[in-house]
Amino acid sequence: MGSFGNPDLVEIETDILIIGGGMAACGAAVELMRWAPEGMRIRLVDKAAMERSGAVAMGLSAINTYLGEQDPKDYVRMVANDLMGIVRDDLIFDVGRHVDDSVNLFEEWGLPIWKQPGDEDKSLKEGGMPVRSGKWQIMINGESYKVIVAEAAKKALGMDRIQERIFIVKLMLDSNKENQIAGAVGFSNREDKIYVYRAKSILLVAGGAVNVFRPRSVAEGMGRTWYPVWNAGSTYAMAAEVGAELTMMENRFVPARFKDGYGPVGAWFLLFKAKATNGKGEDYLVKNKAMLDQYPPYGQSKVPATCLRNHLMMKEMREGRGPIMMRTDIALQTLAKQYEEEFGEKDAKKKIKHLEAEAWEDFLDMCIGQAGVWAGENIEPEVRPSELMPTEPYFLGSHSGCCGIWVSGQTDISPTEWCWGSNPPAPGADPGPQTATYTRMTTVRGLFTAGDGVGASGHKFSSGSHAEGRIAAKALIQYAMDNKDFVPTLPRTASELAEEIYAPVRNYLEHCNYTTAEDVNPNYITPKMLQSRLQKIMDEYVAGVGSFYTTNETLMTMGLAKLQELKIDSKKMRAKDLHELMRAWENYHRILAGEAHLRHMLFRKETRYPGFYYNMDYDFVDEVNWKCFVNSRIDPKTGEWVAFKRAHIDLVAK
Ligand code: SFD
Ligand code: AMP
Repeated sequence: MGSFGNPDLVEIETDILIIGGGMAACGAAVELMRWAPEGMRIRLVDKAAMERSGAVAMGLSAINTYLGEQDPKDYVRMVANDLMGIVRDDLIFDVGRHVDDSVNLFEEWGLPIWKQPGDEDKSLKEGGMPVRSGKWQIMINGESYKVIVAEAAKKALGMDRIQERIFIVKLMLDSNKENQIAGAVGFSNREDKIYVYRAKSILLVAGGAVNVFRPRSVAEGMGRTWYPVWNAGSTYAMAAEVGAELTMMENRFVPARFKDGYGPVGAWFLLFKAKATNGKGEDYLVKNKAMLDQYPPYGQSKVPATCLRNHLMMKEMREGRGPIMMRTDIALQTLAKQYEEEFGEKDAKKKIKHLEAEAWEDFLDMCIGQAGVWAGENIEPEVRPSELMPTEPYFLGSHSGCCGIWVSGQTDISPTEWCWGSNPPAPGADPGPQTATYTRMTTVRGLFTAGDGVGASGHKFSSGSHAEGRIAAKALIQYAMDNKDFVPTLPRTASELAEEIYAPVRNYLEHCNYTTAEDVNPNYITPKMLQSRLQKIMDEYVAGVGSFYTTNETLMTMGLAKLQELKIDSKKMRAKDLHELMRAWENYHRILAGEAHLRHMLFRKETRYPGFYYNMDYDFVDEVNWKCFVNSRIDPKTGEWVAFKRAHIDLVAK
C-alpha cells in the first residue's frame, strides 16, 4: 500500500486512451464501443467523476447547436461570422452534418427537450418540433444533462475500462519513433498511486482553460467563474509539450454575463427577447452601430460577432456610462402583456407564472450561483433589471471561442493540405503524400482531440463536442487497426516519472518543518500563491479585466519574461496533500496555456477580436495581412516555441 510521499506505481497498457470524461469523451466512449473490434483495449481516465465533470457539470438549459432543417453550410457561415472570418470551414461543416444525431441520442437516453405545443409526445427523431430559443439553439430541462450523457458512456464502456479521479500530468512521445505518441502519466487524487499508461493512441479531451486570468470574483468567490474552474488548460498544455501544433491560441472568449453569478445571457437575449441598456437606459447596440463600419464584413452582418457586441458595450463602460443592465423587467412585462392580449387576464396569469418560473429555471438548470445572487439580493427579474459584466477571459474551442489544436480534416470535404495521417505536416509546411488520413488527429502521430481541444472551429457547444468526440472515435479505431503492431516505448521509467510528478510533495515533506506557519516558507510556494501570481501577470500584461482588455507589444514582451520566471519558480510549488498536488499541476498547465495565448497575441499584428482584447499598437482588423491562421509549436527536444502563419481557405462562400 502506498503512502503520501511514497506512492504505488501502476503501469497499464492500452490501445486507446481517452483523457477526460466530458462531452467529447462521452461521445467518443459510445462510438468506440460500436466499432471496436474484439480484443481492442480501451481506457478512459477523468480527473473527476464523470456524472458531474467538465463544463456541463451543473447542467445546461439549452443545447446551442441543433440544426434541424437548416443547411450545415449556413451553420458554417454563422460560425465564421461570429469568429471574425478565421475558422476551419471543413471541421465546422463536419460537426454541422453530424450534430443532430447526438441530440437525438440525448433525447433517447432521457434528456427532456422542450417541444412546440402539440408535439410534446413526439421525439425529435419522430419529427417533433423543438422550442428554439434562437436560430441554432433549442431549450431543454437540462439539470441532469451530464448525468444522462455520462451514464450512456459508462454503460457503453463498462466500469472496468473507466478510471475516475486520475489527473493526467503529461503525455509522452515514443523513444524509438519520432513524433509518435506513446503514453501518459498521472496520479490518483484519492489514493497514493501513480499511473503510467503505455498507449498506442490517445484522445486528449480535457476541456478548455479557466482561471489563467485574474477573475472578477474575489476571496471565497474565486471558486466561482463562468466556465468550470476545473478545466485548467490541460488539453492545450499537454499537447503543446509533446510538439502538437496549436492554432488560434490568440483567440479568447470574454462572455458578457450576469454580474457576480456569471449567469449566461443567451436565453435572455434570444428566448425572452430582452435588451441590454447602458446606465442612461440607451440601447448601446443601436446607439453605437456606426462603430461597426470599421469592421466590414463582420460588423455588417445581421447578427454582429460576439466580440463586436462586447465592443459596443465596452465603449459605454469605458466612457463612464455604466452599468450595463439586462432589462429582464421590460422583457417579462412585455411578454406578460402579450399573454393578456392573447389569452385574456385569467388564463394569462398561469402562463405568466410559468414564464417567471422559466426565467429562474434557466439559471437553476446550469448556473445555480446566479439564482443564489438573485435570491440573496432580493431581485425579482420581472420587477428589477440585473447588471451585466464582461468577464475575465477564457480559452476554449467549443463555445464562442476557437483556440485549440491544429487537426486533420476529412478527405471528402477538406483540402489536401489539411488532411494527414501517417505523415503529419511539419510546422508551416503541407503534409505531402499520405497512406491513410485520420480526422481530428493532431500533428503528433496517434494523438487525437475533439471539443474544446480542436482549434479554429468554435460554436460546437455541448452537442457539437459530443458529436466531434464520436467523429474522432471512428478515426481512432481506424488508426488503432492500422497500427496494431506498434509497440510503444516510453522514454523514462515509471519511477523516474513518479519522482517528477511527486516533486511538489517532496518540496513539502522536506521543508514543512522549517517554519511554524506551514504556508509561509522560503523553500516552497503554495499552488494558490502561484496561481495568484500567474493571474496578476496575465491580468496586467496580457489584457485582462484590470487593464480593461487592452495591452501592447511592450507590455506583452514584459509579461512573457515574467511568465518564464514563473515557470522556473513553479518547480518550487508544494503539495501538502493529493488535492494540492492536483492544484500544483493544474497551475503548471495554466501557465503553458497562458504562454501560448500570449505568444500568439504577440505574433498577430492586429486586433482581430475587438471586445475580447485590444492590442493598442495595432487597434484595427487587417484583412490583407492577417486573414490567416496563427499556429505555433514547441520543439519537444529543445523547448523552443515558434509561431507562424498558415493560409486561410474559405470553403463555403460567405
Ligand atoms: O449557456 C481531465 N456550454 C454550453 N453548451 C450548450 O450546448 N448549451 C449551453 O447553454 C452552453 N452554455 C454553457 C456551457 C458551459 C458552461 C460551463 C456554462 C454554460 C455555465 C458549453 C459546453 O458545456 C462545452 O462546449 C462542452 O462541455 C465542451 O466539451 P469538452 O468535452 O471539450 O469539455 P468538458 O465537457 O469540459 O470536459 C473536460 C473533461 O476533462 C476532464 N479533465 N481529466 C484527466 N486529466 C486532466 N488533466 C484533466 N483535465 C480536465 C474533466 O474532468 C472533464 O471530464 S451557455 O453559456 O451558452
Ligand atoms: P450565451 O448564453 O451567451 O453563452 O449564449 C448562448 C447562445 O446564444 C450562443 O449560441 C450565443 O452565440 C447565442 N447568443 C447569445 N447572445 C446573443 C445575441 N445577443 N444575439 C445572437 N445570439 C446570441
